[in-house]
Amino acid sequence: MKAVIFGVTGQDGSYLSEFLLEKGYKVIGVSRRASTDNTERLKGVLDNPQFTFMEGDVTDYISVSRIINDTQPDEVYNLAAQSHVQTSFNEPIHTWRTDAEGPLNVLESVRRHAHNAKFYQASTSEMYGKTVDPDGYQRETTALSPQSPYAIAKVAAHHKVGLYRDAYGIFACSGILFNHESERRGEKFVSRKITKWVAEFKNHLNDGGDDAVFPKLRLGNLDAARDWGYAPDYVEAMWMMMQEEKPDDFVIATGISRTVRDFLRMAFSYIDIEDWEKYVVIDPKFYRDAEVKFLHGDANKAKEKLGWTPKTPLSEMVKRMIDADIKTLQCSNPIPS
Ligand code: NAP
Ligand code: G4F
Repeated sequence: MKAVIFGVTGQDGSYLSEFLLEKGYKVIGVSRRASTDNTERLKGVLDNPQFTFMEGDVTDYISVSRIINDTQPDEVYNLAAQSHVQTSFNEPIHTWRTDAEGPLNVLESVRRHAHNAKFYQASTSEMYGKTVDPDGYQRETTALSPQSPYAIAKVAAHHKVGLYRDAYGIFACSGILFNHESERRGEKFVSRKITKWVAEFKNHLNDGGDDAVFPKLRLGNLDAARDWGYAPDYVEAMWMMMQEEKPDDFVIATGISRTVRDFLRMAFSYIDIEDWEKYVVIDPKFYRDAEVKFLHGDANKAKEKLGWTPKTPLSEMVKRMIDADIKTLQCSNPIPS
């Protein structure tokens, strides 16, 4: 089996590459040109002879269609996106081009050059915006009410997936994934911002530093609630959807919603600090023009049809993220001999 992954250098792209190689796939990872090396997350796969890199940009139909035509894949995963919600308010047009037109370029390339290939689109819980079903969950049937340029672009792509499935007979599916984090999470997302700060603070204290002089952790809305899962568990769900006989859309979530405040409490508690409030400053800069206040996913359809359930509890994930950040700090600051 041969898979093409757009967005291979990202958090999910790196885990999905490892997962598919482990399953015996040939993986073609597509990445746009960068002025510096951005393959840090791909350390585990770069030397694998079954892994190939190709240069391409999802906003460029010519490069996307060339890749699909030349490689004739069995499965195509579109994970490429401008994925930061706050950034999308500053860069709405770039976000639209990447997150709405990008998937269209990939879908159209599949339709024209590899009609039998299966297509996966990275849809998102952000599409629900303010909508919550009366029982307090969001699921496949919940109405979409996007609240950001990012979510609006993702909703457009989500509908295109349905159209290519129904009108053109493409095996096209959307995974509506709720937030998922990991040791490889980008540093500007709130989970990693917290775990990295906590690791640096712990390091400072271990070196005998004074807690009063350490720069405070500056955050926005601590009351926002998210359904946080672990990225390696979630890439398995992507693959499971692609093994179905018929294409369909699935919510992937843990079913547990926690606030940013809860996440902070958990992270500080791991380094034995309970009075964490004194180290955190609320900075209006990190408040959003429009905020999605509450996300809480019902992944029962995925459980029943795919047999997928999340494996890693939030507390375990937080621990792994802090441990990894501490280890990275120790490697970058070796004790002089
Ligand atoms: P990520 O770490 O930000 O990775 C995004 C990837 O897209 C990177 O490899 C990036 O490449 C690539 N990319 C951006 N613009 C591109 C372009 N024009 N052409 C080709 N590649 C481009 O995101 P992630 O967390 O892995 O998420 C993967 C996907 O799932 C995204 O579509 C995201 O919107 C969606 N999603 C994520 C979550 C979550 O909680 N993580 C939840 C729901 C949905 P560079 O290295 O060049 O920047
Ligand atoms: O970590 P976040 O930036 O993730 P957000 O906005 O929920 O988006 C992530 O999950 C989506 C799935 O629901 C993906 F589609 C998307 O690509 C991305 O992966 O923010 C989480 C919450 C927000 O409510 C935000 O307002 O944390 C709040 N927050 C509070 N202080 C902060 C901060 N977020 C960030 N990034 N930085 C802060 O300082």
